[in-house]
Amino acid sequence: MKKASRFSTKALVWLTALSLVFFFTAAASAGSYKKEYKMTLNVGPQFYWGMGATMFAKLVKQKTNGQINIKPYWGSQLLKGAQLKSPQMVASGVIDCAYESTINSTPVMPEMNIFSLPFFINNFKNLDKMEYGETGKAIFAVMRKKGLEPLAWAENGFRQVTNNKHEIHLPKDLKGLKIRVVGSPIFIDIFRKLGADPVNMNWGDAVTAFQQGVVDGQENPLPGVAVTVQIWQYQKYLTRWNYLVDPVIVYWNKKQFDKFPKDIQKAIREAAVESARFEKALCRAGIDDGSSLKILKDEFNYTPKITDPVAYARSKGMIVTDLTDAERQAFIDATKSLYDKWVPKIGKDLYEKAKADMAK
Ligand code: X2X
Repeated sequence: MKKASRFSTKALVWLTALSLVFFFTAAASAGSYKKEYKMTLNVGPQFYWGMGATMFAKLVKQKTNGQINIKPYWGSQLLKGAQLKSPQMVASGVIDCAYESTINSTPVMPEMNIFSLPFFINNFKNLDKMEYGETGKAIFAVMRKKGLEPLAWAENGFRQVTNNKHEIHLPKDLKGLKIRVVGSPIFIDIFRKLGADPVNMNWGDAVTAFQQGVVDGQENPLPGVAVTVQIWQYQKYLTRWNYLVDPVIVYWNKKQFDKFPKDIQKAIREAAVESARFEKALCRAGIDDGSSLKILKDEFNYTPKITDPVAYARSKGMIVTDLTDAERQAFIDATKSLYDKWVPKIGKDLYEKAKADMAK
C-alpha cells in the first residue's frame, strides 16, 4: 500500500510538472502571434489588386488554422495616403505586411525603377521572364537587405494613358496636357520629356482631381484600375502604349517573418503565391493570349464579370487608340535619353540582367 501511494505521489508530481510545461509552451506559442497583422495596400477592395489582397488574407487564415489573421488597410490609410511610404513602414515593423505596387517601393529601392524604364519591357512574356528569372532574384535580394521578406509577384499591370482632350498618337499630342502621375521622379521625367505637364499626386487625391477636371489625364492599367474607377466618366481617350509596367509584390517584415515557425512561414508563402496567381490572371484576363481567362476558369473556377476590358471600355464610350509601329517609335525616340540618367540609378548590373532575361 505504502509503496503504491508513494509511486502515485511521484507520478502526480511528474504529471503536474509536465502539464505545466505543456501549458506554458502552448501559451507562449499562442501568445507569440498578434491578434491582427496589419497589411497595407494603395487601393480599395473592389480593385483586382484589392481582391488579391483579400484572397491572401483568407488563405493565410485557412492555411494556418486561424492562427494568423491579416487585416487589410485599404487606400494607404495607415500611411495617411502617402503611398510611397509603404516599404519603409513595413521594414520598420509599424505595418506587418503589404500587397503593394513596385512603383510605391521606388523611393526605398531605386532598383524597382527597372519596371518604369519607358518602352523597355513591353509585354507579359518579357515581364514574366524577368520576374521569374535573374532580375526577380536580384530584386528579392535587394528587398531582404532592406528588411522585407518577398513572398510573391502579383500585378497591377501595363500602364496606359487616358485624357479628356483628344487621341494621343504621338508625343506632340501630349504637349501641354496636365497628367496626374505617381510621386516617383521617373514619371515626372518621362512626361516632361514628352512635352506634357505632369503633376504628382497620391492616388487618394487623384480620383477627386479627375472628377473636378483639375487634370486632363492620368496613366494606370486599364483592367485593374481605370475600369474600376470608371475613368470614361472623366476622360474618354485611351492610348494603349504599354509604356511601362507595375508589378505588385506581396511582402512581410523580415524580422517578424523569420521568427515564425517553419510551418507558418510555408503557409503564408503558399497563400501569397496562390492569391498572386489569381490576381495576376484577373489583371491579364482578356488582354493576353487567353491563358489568364483559362487559369481563372481551370484553377479557380472563376469567370470575371468583364472578359474583354478593351471592348468594355469602348462600350462605355471610350475612344481606344493602339499605336502603329512608327508612332511607337516616336515615343521610344523621345524618351531614349532618359536611360542615361536612370540606368545608373537602377544599377547597370540589374539592367543587363533584365535584358538577358528577356532575350532568353
Ligand atoms: O497611384 C497609382 O496610380 C497606383 C494606384 O497605380 C499605384 O499605387 C501605383
